[in-house]
Amino acid sequence: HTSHAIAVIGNPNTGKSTLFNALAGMNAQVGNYPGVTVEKKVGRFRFQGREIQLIDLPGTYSLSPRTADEMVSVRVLLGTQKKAEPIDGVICIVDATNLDRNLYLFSQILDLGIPAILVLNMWDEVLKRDIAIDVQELENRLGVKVVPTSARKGIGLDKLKSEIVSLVENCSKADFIPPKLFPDSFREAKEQLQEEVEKRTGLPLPHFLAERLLLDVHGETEREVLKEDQSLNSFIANLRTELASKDCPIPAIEPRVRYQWVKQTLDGLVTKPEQVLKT
Ligand code: GDP
Ligand code: K
Repeated sequence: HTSHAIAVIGNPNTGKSTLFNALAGMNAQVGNYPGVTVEKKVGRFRFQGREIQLIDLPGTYSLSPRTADEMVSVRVLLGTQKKAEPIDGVICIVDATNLDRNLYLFSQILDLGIPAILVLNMWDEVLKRDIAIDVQELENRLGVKVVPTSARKGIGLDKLKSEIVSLVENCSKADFIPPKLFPDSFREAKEQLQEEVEKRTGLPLPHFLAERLLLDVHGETEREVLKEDQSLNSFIANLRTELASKDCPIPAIEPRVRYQWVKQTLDGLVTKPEQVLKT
């Protein structure tokens, strides 16, 4: 198709709105998703002969999804949201001066298994504060493109547009396999749940939703999977009990493995000047 859609997500205060406006703000349309008071903002830009639609998602710390905002975000990203165009990929905006906090959300984005770009915004602050970030090595470790930007100063925007065009032209979901974050016991339980749901409903249960269900941090969409099915509910409860006995407490395991992953991913990649002074 001629037009491609890219979702834009990020923690609050990462400069997501500023970036959205810098990329596509002139033609933005604002509306609502049906049935909820979640703002729907869509903008577009043309670059290298391609038309890209940007779908701005509400700022969020995680995709748990307990709030209406997070539920809409998860649905847009999974392609199940009403009145939302199917997306071809997602860009995740982070505050580059706060990577250790901001990468939590990105680890969940990776679990969605959709084409993604990580945007290191506030790059002007990184330079100003003499923070050193090994962007190339971060790309290697994440397996995604990492683009430094300053939305406020207009730095890196053409590079980002160009990477978005490459993403829609060259990437498919098959290129974005979720990292192995959870212990084997959890992954096995998750696969059992996916098989069980598919057996009962005839529909595949996406990896991310299966995780949400097993962790018991899910919204209406996933509750629909459960409906009134008591035996499926007890099937899941049994899986959780088994996991808890294997040192995999629900839902505490999620922040545990994600923060561990963030720590490993950033290990040795970020040097702040005060750390240099200390040594
Ligand atoms: P959002 O909550 O993620 O949408 O963030 P906003 O776009 O509202 O920006 C939050 C604040 O960060 C505002 O004061 C912006 O002017 C500022 N900001 C946005 N982008 C940048 C940037 O690249 N560098 C710097 N230094 N500030 C920025
Ligand atoms: K509405």
